[in-house]
Amino acid sequence: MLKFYITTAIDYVNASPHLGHAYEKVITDVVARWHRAQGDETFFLTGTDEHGAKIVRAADLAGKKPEEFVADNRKQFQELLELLNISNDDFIFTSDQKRHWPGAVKLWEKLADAGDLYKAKYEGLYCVGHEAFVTEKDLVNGVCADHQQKPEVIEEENYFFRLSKYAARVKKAVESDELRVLPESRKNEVLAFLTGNVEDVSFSRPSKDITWGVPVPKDPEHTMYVWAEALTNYISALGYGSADEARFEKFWPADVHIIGKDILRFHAVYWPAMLLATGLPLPKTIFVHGMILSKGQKMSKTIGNVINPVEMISEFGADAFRYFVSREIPFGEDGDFTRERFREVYEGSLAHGLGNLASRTAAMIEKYFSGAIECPEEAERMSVPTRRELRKEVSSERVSLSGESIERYFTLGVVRFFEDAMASYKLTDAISVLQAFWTLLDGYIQDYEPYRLVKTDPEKAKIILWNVAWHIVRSAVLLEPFMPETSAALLKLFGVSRADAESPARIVISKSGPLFPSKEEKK
Ligand code: ME8
Repeated sequence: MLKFYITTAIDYVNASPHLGHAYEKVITDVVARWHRAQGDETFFLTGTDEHGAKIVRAADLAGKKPEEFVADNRKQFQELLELLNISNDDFIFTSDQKRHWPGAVKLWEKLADAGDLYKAKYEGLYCVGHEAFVTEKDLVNGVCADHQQKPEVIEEENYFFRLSKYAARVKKAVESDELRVLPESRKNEVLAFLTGNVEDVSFSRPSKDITWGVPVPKDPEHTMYVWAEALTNYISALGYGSADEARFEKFWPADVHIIGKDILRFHAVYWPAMLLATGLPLPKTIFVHGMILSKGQKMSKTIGNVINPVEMISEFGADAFRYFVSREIPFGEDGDFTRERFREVYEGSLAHGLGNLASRTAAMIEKYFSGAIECPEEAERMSVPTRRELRKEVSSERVSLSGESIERYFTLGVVRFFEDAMASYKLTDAISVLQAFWTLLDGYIQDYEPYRLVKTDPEKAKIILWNVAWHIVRSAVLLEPFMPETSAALLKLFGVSRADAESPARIVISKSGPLFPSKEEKK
């Protein structure tokens, strides 16, 4: 059995979770569920990043102690995971002194032992929004373009990490795909950075300024820089630095870290350098997703285009949200999220598309065949071919299946394409092929009109309905990573278990409400 270790970034808890956080959890969950379905021993980690200046300030503003503030906010992130049906196996938070700190301390000590930490005076700029040291060239009109904040001028003694010493080795690892950075454009971005002059980085802050964090071992005058310890969550959660490192031994290195493009450098440069310095294996892949925008702009409170994920999920359900972000935000690129488009997709592709296809098919089986049909002979099933092609933009050019039976269409076209897409992190393509297949099934019904045919050739009408219903069931199995609840509801509607989906003996309709109810239907 293969092991598969997958992580999300850990979210800052300075404010409530936003759409970007929800997005990253969903796509990571899709990949994790897919690997579980393939039989891989999967470990899926997520969590929260709870140290740093940004959080201390937010706590101050809220009039709370940091520990109280982070605990309250963490709850909201955990509730979001529940609401989204995220199948994480673990949750780590960095203020956890029992689980996270020993790993952070151990890694720090290893860096120190390797001679890769040294004390020096730091003079420069710090952007609290980024929790990062910035330079003049990162600023526009003297302020950080991302946070519209003036960076702070800092002059202090810090520990520095010899990043410069590892730049060439990290570059080689990225170039050779020993550390795969996907998509290609992000790999190029990392390589461009590593080709320039890579400087050492400050890895601590004076504890007189920042007490909220992990103290530097043997030097409590200093607190670890938030990124220096946050990255360690990927191994501290596995028990690195604890009395029992069995899980770490088993699951490390990560098969994939899923992160957003704004934190690429930390993951594809700092983190591998830290691992190289301590002699630990590098993660195998870093998949970098894009940003969710609203009407082409970054979501921000000032612009007033912020969408609360909890509100959307409560109104439309987790699966509709999961479908929307997988299908509408091209994986690896920025994408737009608006309420209008969401409603359009919900009503179009989901309620009128998949929902309608399933309920019409079930209703015809109920009406014409008392709700139950037996599996026809293979020759019969094959005798009613589809007259349509899968929509071009998603159909694989390798297979031309015009005039094929639905089941050959499904195995040779849909399944193959879907599996290839999932294996290469093309989630948007994978869900799109299912969508195209449902459209094809709709067309199959339109072409053969089983509701008319039932009067003249009921046997043929039954075969057609079997082919459609069975293939809704088969596609529901593939759909599970994307829409777990809908997948289960479809199997239930047609009375087929997951284990039997490839060769059910019969289909028996069970009554149910609409899969994607309208506002009125919900009432
Ligand atoms: O960066 N669209 O935390 P974070 C899509 N604590 N993804 C977005 C997004 C958007 N609009 N905004 C943010 C941190 N993200 C650190 C990570 S990991 C050791 C430490 C993504 O709460 C972002 O790219 O600012 C990141 O992957 C994740 O959400 C958490 O962002």
